[in-house]
Amino acid sequence: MAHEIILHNFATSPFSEKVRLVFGIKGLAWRSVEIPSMLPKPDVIPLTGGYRKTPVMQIGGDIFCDSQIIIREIERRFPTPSVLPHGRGLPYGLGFWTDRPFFMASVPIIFGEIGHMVPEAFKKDREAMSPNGFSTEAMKSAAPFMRDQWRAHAAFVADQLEDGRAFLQGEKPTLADIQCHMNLWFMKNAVPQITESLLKEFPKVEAWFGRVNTIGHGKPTPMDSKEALAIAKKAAPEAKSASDPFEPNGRKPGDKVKVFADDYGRDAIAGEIVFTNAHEIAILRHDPQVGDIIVHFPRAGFVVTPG
Ligand SMILES: N[C@@H](CCC(=O)N[C@@H](CS)C(=O)NCC(=O)O)C(=O)O
Repeated sequence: MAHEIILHNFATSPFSEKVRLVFGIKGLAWRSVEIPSMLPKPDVIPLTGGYRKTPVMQIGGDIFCDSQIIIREIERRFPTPSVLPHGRGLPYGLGFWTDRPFFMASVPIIFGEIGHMVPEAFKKDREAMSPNGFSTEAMKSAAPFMRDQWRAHAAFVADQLEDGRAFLQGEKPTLADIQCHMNLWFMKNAVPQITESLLKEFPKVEAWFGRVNTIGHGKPTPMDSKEALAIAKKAAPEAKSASDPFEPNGRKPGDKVKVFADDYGRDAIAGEIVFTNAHEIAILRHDPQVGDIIVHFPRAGFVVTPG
């Protein structure tokens, strides 16, 4: 029997919301493990080898870190209906805009506003994972300028909808909608009044946002984190070794490497290469708790060093 899809996520996580909407478009059944939004994450780290961000997807003994590679793997395993009906490349590239500059405009607007209500432990956690720190005071000062930026990002979406189309690439939702929806969803949940005022000039964005929300999340059922660990322990990872003649640094299966994100949450994960290609690197690691595990990362946005 094929292994179930397990998403390690938490309800308010915007990057998890992307993946949940992909499940929605595809009508997939999946298991939802609720994970903490800050360290410690004792039932996540044995799976990832140190990657601490959210979400993480597990299929048996294969672990997928970062929404980019998670969505790519879901599309590979469950191609119909596709979230990329108009070409398979650029909607992923769009994620680099939504996940980085658009997201980095949203964060100070949100935490500049609600920073005083956020627990100290959360601030310390984010401080430790962010190269530029996490000062709610600094974010408060930056917020006015970030609102200007945020408005411009929202206007990119508004302009695309100007001709009256229902979704960004036409009459059906695609990954482009899911990418662009994320920051609006994040802002609307955290600071609804500010978001409403920023979107007032873009009624078509409001209407589109409502349509994307109706996609839903497919069919989730909860799973306990210990059950997910037991599944990983029992399962043999499925990824197969393959060489990559175009690997720019000549890395090959069996090489020991470290992989880490190049933005924030840069903890390095060590393992042996199973395969690489332009989009993905899969590394094998042995964990005392769950045995052999293959951890998959995107290439774009990640650094691979000899390890
Ligand atoms: N590039 C990552 C970013 C993920 C991310 O930043 N997630 C936030 C929560 S939505 C996070 O990890 N926060 C810290 C945590 O959950 O421990 C992705 O696309 O999955």
